[in-house]
This record gives sequence, C-alpha cells and structure tokens, in this order.
Amino acid sequence: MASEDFSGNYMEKARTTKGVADFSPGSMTEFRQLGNGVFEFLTDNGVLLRVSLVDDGVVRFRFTPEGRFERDFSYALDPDFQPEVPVHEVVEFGDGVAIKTGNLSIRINRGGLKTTVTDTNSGVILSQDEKGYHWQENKQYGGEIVKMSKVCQNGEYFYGLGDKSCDLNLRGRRFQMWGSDTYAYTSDTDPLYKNIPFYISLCKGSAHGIFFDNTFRTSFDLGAERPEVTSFFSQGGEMNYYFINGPEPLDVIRRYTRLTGLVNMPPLWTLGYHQCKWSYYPEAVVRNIADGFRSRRIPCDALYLDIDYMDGYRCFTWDAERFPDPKKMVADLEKDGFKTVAIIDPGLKIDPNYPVWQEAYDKNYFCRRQDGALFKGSVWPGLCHFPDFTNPKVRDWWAGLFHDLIAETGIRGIWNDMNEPAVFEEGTFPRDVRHDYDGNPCSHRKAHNIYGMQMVRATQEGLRRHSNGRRTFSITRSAYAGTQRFACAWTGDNVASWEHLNMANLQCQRLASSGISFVGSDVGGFIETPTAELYLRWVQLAVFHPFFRTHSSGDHGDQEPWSFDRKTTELVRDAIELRYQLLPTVYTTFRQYVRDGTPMLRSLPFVDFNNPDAYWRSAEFFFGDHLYVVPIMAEGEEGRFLYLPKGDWFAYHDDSHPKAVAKDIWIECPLDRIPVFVRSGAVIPHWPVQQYVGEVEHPEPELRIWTKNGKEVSEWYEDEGDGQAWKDGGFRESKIRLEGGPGNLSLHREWQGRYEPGYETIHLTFCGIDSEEADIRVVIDEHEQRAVRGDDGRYRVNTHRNFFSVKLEWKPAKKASPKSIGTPGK
Ligand code: NBV
Repeated sequence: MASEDFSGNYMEKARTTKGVADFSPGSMTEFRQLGNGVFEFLTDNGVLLRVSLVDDGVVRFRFTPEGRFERDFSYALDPDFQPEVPVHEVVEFGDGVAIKTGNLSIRINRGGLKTTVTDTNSGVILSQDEKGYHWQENKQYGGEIVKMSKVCQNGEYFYGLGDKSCDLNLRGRRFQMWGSDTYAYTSDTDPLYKNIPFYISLCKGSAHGIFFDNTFRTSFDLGAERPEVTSFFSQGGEMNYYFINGPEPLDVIRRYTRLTGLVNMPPLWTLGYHQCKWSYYPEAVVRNIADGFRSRRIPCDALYLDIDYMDGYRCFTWDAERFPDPKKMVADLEKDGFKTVAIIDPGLKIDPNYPVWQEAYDKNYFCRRQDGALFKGSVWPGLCHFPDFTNPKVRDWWAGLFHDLIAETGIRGIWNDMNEPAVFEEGTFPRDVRHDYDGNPCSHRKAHNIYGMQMVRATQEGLRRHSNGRRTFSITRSAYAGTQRFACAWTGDNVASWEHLNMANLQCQRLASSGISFVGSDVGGFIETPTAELYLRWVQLAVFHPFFRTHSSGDHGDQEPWSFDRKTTELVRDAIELRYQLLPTVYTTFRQYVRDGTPMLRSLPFVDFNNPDAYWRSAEFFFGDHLYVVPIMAEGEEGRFLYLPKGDWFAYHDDSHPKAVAKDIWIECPLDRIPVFVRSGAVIPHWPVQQYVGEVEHPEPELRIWTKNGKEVSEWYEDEGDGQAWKDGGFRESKIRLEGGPGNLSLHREWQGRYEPGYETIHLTFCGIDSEEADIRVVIDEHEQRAVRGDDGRYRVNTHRNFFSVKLEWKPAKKASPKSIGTPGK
C-alpha cells in the first residue's frame, strides 16, 4: 500500500497495487450553464466538472466524483482579485461541448470529460488531457487521491514550481510540494521549504501555466515517468486547477500573480543591503557591527537579531543580560541609519511562567492531536506548543503580540523561521494534528503546506497594526501560493560553496517566476565559510536580487564585508555601492511587480521565448526591462562564454558594444565586476551612493541613457519611499520614450501621479556615443545646453526635475564599426 510519504514512483506502484483501483469519469449525461461564465458537466458515474471563466486568460477546472462540491475555500487566491468574465459563446458538437472566448477555446469531450484548450487566434493546442481527471479512493484517510494527466508535447518545456534547486527547465523531472526544513540541501533535494504548485509551460514560443490549488502533499511529473505525459496529483482534496494563458511567458506569470495577489510597495530601505548572522549578541557586538559599516563606509540599511536575543528562545521576550535596553539600542541604531529586524519562530515554550504561552494555553489556541491532546514538539526553546495559525482568532491574537516589539521597541521588520513547520527529530507535525483551516476543520495533511503562510500572514498583520501607517517588512522561509501578499522570502539554509551560489541564482529566478519576486539567498552561504572570492561573487550576484542580505550560521567564521582581505573589502564595497546607485532602478522594477505582477527577475527563456536555444539556459537573467545579468559562478573564472539575446546591447560598465550575435560570446570577467549588459536605448535611473536610504534627504537622480538606432521605452518610478500615499496617487511614474538614429536621439518623458520630488536637478548621462571627438548639441525643453565629456567617454548635462524632452545630436564617428568586447576562445 502506498503510504502518505509516497516516494517518486508512487503512481507506478498505485497502478499495479492489487485492490487499488483507478477510477475515471464515465460519459457526459448532462451539461448546464450556471451563468456568469460557469458551466457544469455531469457523467453517468456521478463525476461533476465545473468550468469557470475567471477572466480572458484564466479558466478554472474543478472535479469531484461525489456529484457535489464541498465549500469553496482557498488561501491562495487574493480576496481583492476581481474576476472579469469574458464574452463567450458555447457550441455543442457531436463529441462534446466547446466554450469559446476571444482568446481560448475550451473543449470538453463527452467520453471521460477530457479537455483541450486551444488558442483561438493561432489555432495552436495549448493543453490537452491525456488520461485527464482520474482518482483513487483513499481507504486510509477517506476522500480521494486526485490525479490529472495531460499530453506533454514535443518541444514542451516547464518552469516555475516555486523553490526547486535544480536547473530552471524542469522537463523530465518529478517534484513534490511538502514544505520541509532542508538544512544543507543539495541540487537534488526535493521538496524544499516552499510549496508553490504552479508551473509554466513553454512550447515553440507559446506559453501557458497550470496552478493546482491543492494544499495536500502534491506531486508534479513533467514527463519523468512517461516522456509524453505531464501529470499532477495529490493525496487529498479536490482536483482544482487553473489553466493560465500567455500568450507570452511573462503574461502567464502576471496573470498567476494577479490571481494569487499583487503586493504592496516595500519600504525603500528594505531594498538596501542587510547584514545578518546567527547571532549578533550581546548589544555591544551589534553596535560594533554597525560601527564596522559606518567606519569603513560600506552602505547598509538593516541589522538582524537571530534567536539569541530572546530569553531562552521564548518569542516576544528579551534576554535582559545581553540586551538590557533594547529600545535604546534600536533607537541609536536607527539614528545611525540602521533598521533592526528580529526573528520570531512558531514554537512557544511550554512554561507556565511565560505569559505568551499561558495566554495561548488558556485560550485554547494551540494545535491538538486527533484525540484531543495538545501537540508537543521540540524546537529551540525545548518542548513547545504551536499556535494554530489557520484559526482567524489565533492570527488576530498573534498580531496583537507585536505591540511591544514594533510600537514600543522600534523593531522595523520581522523574520519568520521554522514555519514549514519544522520540529526536531520528527521533522514536522504528525499528520493527525488538527487545524481550524478558517472554519474548514482538517488534519495536518491538508494544513501543512499553508501553516507557514498563515503564520507570516498573522505576523504581517501585527506589523501593519503597530507600524502607524508605515510600510511593513516581514520575511518567511515557508510559503504557499499567494504568500507574496504577506512577506518577502529567503531560500533557507544553504552552504558556502560555488554549487550553492549557482543554486541561489536558480532559486531566486524560479521563485520570481512563481509570484515571489521579493527574494534572496543567504549571501556567502549559511553553513561553512566562503572564500573571499566566493563571497565577492555572491555579493556581486545578490546586487541583482531584490532581497540582499548576508547571513551565516556564525559557527565557522565571520561573514561581514570586511571579514576577508583588504582587496575583497574594497570590491565588496564597490558592489554594494552599485546596488545603492541602482536603487531607483530596483524600485522601478519593484513597482512593475506591484502594479502588474511582472517578475523582477526574468529568466532568459521567458524573454527570448521564440528562441529554443534559450530554453535550457539557466544562468543569465534579466533584472527588470533593460539589464541583463551574467553571473560568475566558478572559482578563478577570468572569462566566460555568454548567450546574448536578440537585440542590441552595451556592456553596463564600459559601454563596449558586442555585435548582436546569440551564442558563445567570450567576455573577460575581472574580479572587480559582474558582467551586466544594458539594452540599447534604455534609460536607467541611478542615485549617488548613500550609506543608507535616507542619508541624503533628496538624492539627485542621474539618468543614464544608452544610444539606439530605433525606439525604446523606459519607466522610472518615484515616491516617498514609505507611508501609504503611493496607494492614492502619491507617486511619479514616468515613461521615457527614446527615439534615435545615427548621430541623434530624442527623449520624451510623460508622467502620472501627484508626487513632487524634493530635488531640483536631474543629471543626464549619455552613454555609448560612438565618437571620439563628438560635436554635441543638447536641447532640453527647447533650451540649448552644453554637454561635458568625461574621461569615461560619456557626456553629461544637468536639467530640471520636471524636464520633458531632450534632443541630442552628435557628429558620428568616422568609422562606425562597433567595438568588440573580447576575443572568442580561451
Ligand atoms: O534561528 C537560527 C537559524 C536561522 O539563522 C536560519 O536562517 C534559519 O534558516 N534557524 C534556521 C534555525 C537553525 C538552523 C540550524
């Protein structure tokens, strides 16, 4: 008998296990239109399929063998999501029924309710059932083991699925969703900490996604067991999935993210550099770290307190010897430009002298076993009870607990760890533990994968309640689909190795493609100590990760930017400074994520989706619209081949201009920089370096403008960096259109929003002008100005913050041939 902890070959076993029958829908006997884009199909063996048109690109499929559905409830869906049922028509034909919208045709066959989704514009079949819906009775627990299998097409590849540490393209592999504390995981470890049952399919340029909204232990087989079949199945619950249309891969991600929740603008300081260790204590050590940054002029915005700040690991307490006056320490740090972030775990120490435990005990807020006993598990404080965060009353109580930390002490961010939930020895809760599940009582089999999400949801509510209108910041290790609404995420306990640097790149890209863009890894590695070179390369990559934090277990050696040699300290400083220069670009990219659900990190296959050569590439990625990042992830790498996508590119650091060829371009990789390319015609906003966000009251932006023969559009988003005014027009969102030809370019800027930036001057820098002695003419808003050429060959001019048009003309170079950036071959 297949057990609940089934292994990878569960399906095969199940099929051949005597007495475990697989059932499928019979023939369609009834079809009804319930109105508002909802249709039901019934079979002669009692199977009910409900198809709902959610919007013009999202279709929900919900099956039950019982002839009726249970209460419809999902933690993943954003309550603010507004379905917009598209115009549609229904056609009955001999073999079944077709529902047609402007973009999609959904056919449901009479025999077995097999479905096919076709793009009405191109006629391309996007998704087609193989065996379709089928199920087994779950004799042990009741309910069904629900399964869906679809045809896996030739040339179809898969991405997404939240946090997996293998290569980006998932074709030929099988995965599970069962959030696990995976200390020192490897590229083969599965499952990891997070559960995002959403994948993206890319086949010959057209993309769609499948989101299987089921919180039980689920599996995805992407052509592993049978190369021509993709399947997903779960230990319980409903076969309840969403087909999400593209046509482009980024559209799929946007639609999925809108469905499961757009996020709020973060406080701007959270996009700066963060420094963490397990643990900085006592207070003198924390202050010393702060001084270390300021005295060396290495920018930093946040310092972290790991579990040792607490009294015997009791959440919401302080160790009075180590931290005699936390409020004063936090205030002093804040004066010096540091925000303090503190960890909070789910386990509460069983201790009648500990008021938090006592209150939860009195109020019956802890999880119980099936026969009524409280569930006990051992974690850092010793034996603990665990709040049932799936109970709204418990979440409300938990949120209230943050008053002292946030409102009184001034802590500015909360970091939720161990929320898979992790328990020593057993790994997690026993399966019989009971949960409220917001009024849908169930066992841990169903609640496990959303426990962490509900914890950080309650934490985030605590922050919101006590932050007096400021924006909030929370971090989570565990997640289910939709967790982006409540927290930023990190990738857990990685190792200081080159392999893990590679995994960090993959994990952050993949999480971004799964709705969680605000993500980062423990820079340098949590376990063990990195070499100077590994640390530097990791920092250089993490400059382009939305959440940028060094963290280490502290067991093996120090991991502050100055813990290595002098040269490394300087280069790490340079990299962190680059992040602070790029903050307006990071913020603009964040805005696109907030507004449209566009991922901040965009994997190459999602942008260069018409080029199958890109489908198996994992390393290079786009940060936002215009920056193309080529990480260095091997020791001693002095150069590497790279893949340059279609288009025209400049090297960010020196404006060298590679020929527009796709593959095998050789670039030098000196230690002092990470190769980054800028799309020609891009306008990239920069700031001067600050030691922390807000050090300079109104930093004067510099717009770096790269030339182009053609047109390009760039965005630039500005607001106060905190507070809620952005929700109500308190921002300036500029669109800058560039048009250029040989020897000239023009910019037109328009903006929306009523935010008036505090600076007066904007610096314009023109990059990539291919002329040794250019005769430059710049006209800004009809006034002619003089551009000054710097040693770097870039031309600079200043203008007023409200400028709207720029015209630039220069005498083209005598020889117009582009500079090469290196010689192929090593
Ligand atoms: O709280 C201690 C650590 C924390 O530093 C780390 O980031 C978490 O992933 N925590 C795990 C518990 C101990 C892990 C061995």
